[in-house]
This record gives sequence, C-alpha cells and structure tokens, in this order.
Amino acid sequence: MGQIEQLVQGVLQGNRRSIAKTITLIENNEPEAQKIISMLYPKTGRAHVIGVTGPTGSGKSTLIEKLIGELRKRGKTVGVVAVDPSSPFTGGAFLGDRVRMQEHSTDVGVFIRSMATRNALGGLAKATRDVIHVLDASGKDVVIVETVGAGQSEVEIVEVAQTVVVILAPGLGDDIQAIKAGIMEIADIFVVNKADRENANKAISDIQAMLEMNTEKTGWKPSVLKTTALTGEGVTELLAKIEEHKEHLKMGALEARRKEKVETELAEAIKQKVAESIIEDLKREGEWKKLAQKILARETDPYSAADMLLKKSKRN
Ligand SMILES: Nc1nc2c(ncn2[C@@H]2O[C@H](COP(=O)(O)OP(=O)(O)OP(=O)(O)O)[C@@H](O)[C@H]2O)c(=O)[nH]1
Ligand SMILES: [Mg+2]
Repeated sequence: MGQIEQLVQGVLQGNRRSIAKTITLIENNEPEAQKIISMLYPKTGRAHVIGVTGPTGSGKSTLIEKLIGELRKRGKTVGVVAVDPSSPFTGGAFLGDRVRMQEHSTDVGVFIRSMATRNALGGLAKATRDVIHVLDASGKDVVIVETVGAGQSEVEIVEVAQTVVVILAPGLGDDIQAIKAGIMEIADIFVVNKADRENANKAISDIQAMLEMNTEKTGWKPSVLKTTALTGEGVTELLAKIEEHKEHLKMGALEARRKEKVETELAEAIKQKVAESIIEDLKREGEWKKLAQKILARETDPYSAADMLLKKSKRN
C-alpha cells in the first residue's frame, strides 16, 4: 500500500496520526493532499458542522472545550478546527482522564487542530474546508470550526458550517457593532458568554431587541442564550439548542445548505485550478513578464489584461 492509501485508510479508521499527517499535507498545500481529499470525499457529509464565531476574547475556545466535554459524555466524537486563533486551546482538562490516556494511541474521540494564516499555503479558506472534510471522513459526529468574527476572518463561517453560533460577551464594547457588521444575518444561535459579569442581561436584551426588528422569515428564529464558559453554566442548554437547530435543518433546509456549500466549493475549485493553469501557461510562453511590464508602464491594468486573456482564450 502506498503512502497515500495508507493515510486514507488511517483517516477513515479515525487514526490520530494519520489525521494529523493529512492535515499537515493540506497546510503545506502538497499535491498529495488533493488526492487524499478526493479519496476521502465519498465518506464525507455525515458530521454536523458547527461554526463558532465572535469577537476576540469572547470565550469561544473556553466554551468549545466545555461543549466537547458535554458531547463526549453523550458518546459523540468531536473534531475541532480553530482558524487563526490569537490564543491556543488550553487543552487537557476538558477531555477527562479516560480519554486523555488514550490520546497517543488511536482515540477517535476528539481531535483538535489550530490553523494559522501563515501555515496555510493554499489559502486559509480552502485549507479549512479540506480539514473539515478530513475530520468528517474520520468519523467525527461533530466538527466545530472556530473563527473570529465578523469580517475579520478569511473564512466565511456560513460557507462551511451548518449551524452558526455567535458568541458575544458583555463589556467587550463591540458587541452591537459586531452584530451590525454582519454577524446578525449569519447567526442561528446567539450566546452571551461571561454571564458572571455585569451587563450580561443588558447584552441579551440588546440582541433580542435587534432580533425583533429582523423580519426575515427563514423558518428558524435565532434565540439568545446565556453561558458562563468558565464554569460550564448554560452549556447543556446551548447543546440542546444546537441539536434543535440540527433537527430543524433536517426538515428541509439541510439540503439547501449543503447545495450552497458544494456550489461555493466548486466555484472556488474552478477559480483556483483555471487561474493556476492560465498563469502557468503564460509563464511558460513568456507572456507573464510581458504583461507585467505593460502594467508597470501603465499601458494596461491588471483587470483589462485579464479581460483580454479571457477573450483570447474563448476564441481558441
Ligand atoms: N469571567 C469569565 N471569563 C471567561 C469566560 N469564558 C472565557 N473567559 C475568559 O476569557 C478569556 C478569553 O477566552 P477564550 O476562550 O480564549 O476566548 P476566544 O473567544 O476563544 O478568544 P480568541 O480565540 O482569541 O478569539 C480567557 O481568559 C478566558 O478564561 C466566562 O464565562 N467568564
Ligand atoms: Mg479561541
């Protein structure tokens, strides 16, 4: 069996080392990565992908650790991708001793990986999608994706997640701004974390007031929950709400969301492949430098040059 087949087998069996190796190949944008994803793809589409987003420091990672604990208690396996985090997961404590002991063998229970912009050579969005595919194919029941919102992350959480949880915290000052900046539309569930702090109730009523104004009818009314990630308070309720949303999706919206995601991914794949191939051709034919010179000399601009190339290729 070749290295690729071995990795694919390992991932499908939930082997930690195979998953880790495959993710490294993805981060390094190695050609093997794409082959592996193609082979894993038929086994994807089973995990419930939960997006967790919100301002820096609102407690996303802490809350995710508590969610993992709850999910493990229910016998669910979990994969986590933290996209460009400013602080790493603290790890350890939430796993519980039984699981931690198995960590180095073949525990299929939990797999956590942070991915930084600097690591993802082929682009963070693509790398994140591929890592989700890997964790999904590895048999994880739930895949959690943590990103910083809103508009600060390269990864559009709605494009990768089935259920989007927006985590805010009182006193961050930018809560309402964050909501206005577009988090509002994407949230399936709002969480006001750090409920142990002052003003948590004020934050909740602010969000509720904004939700009242939102008249969009999608059949799902986002609710606002209160948690204290440090103690785990409210985490059971959050998980119940996530489950509720998952059930709601099964009533029909799931297929639509899946289709949207597949279309986005297809568009991205075409953009990447076609662009790469055109640029390679140009470089091989020596046209690349000529075009750059023309743009430098202000005889044309990048967009007109691209337009011209497109017209030329359509004629061929
Ligand atoms: N008082 C209080 N502090 C909390 C709570 N949840 C998290 N924190 C603290 O808030 C800080 C940030 O928590 P993180 O979980 O790292 O926040 P994050 O949203 O993942 O942060 P980034 O990944 O950097 O965007 C840490 O010091 C946590 O201990 C909470 O419920 N109450
Ligand atoms: Mg974090």
